[in-house]
Amino acid sequence: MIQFQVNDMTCGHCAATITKAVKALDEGARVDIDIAAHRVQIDSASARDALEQAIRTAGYTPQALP
Ligand SMILES: [Cu+2]
Repeated sequence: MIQFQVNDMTCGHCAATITKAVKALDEGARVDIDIAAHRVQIDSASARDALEQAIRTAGYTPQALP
């Protein structure tokens, strides 16, 4: 489980964009998003850095959480 804090994810559109970006990297990824808490939880075989980069490229600012 990889978690990111994404403070500039503020609505359903943001969540959909981030989900799409992650699934473009790994279509089998499971993405759980809590918009109110600005949290993204990802179950994926992809590396944390690759996921972080995909979210960044989609226009958001992820911070990896331990
Ligand atoms: Cu939004």
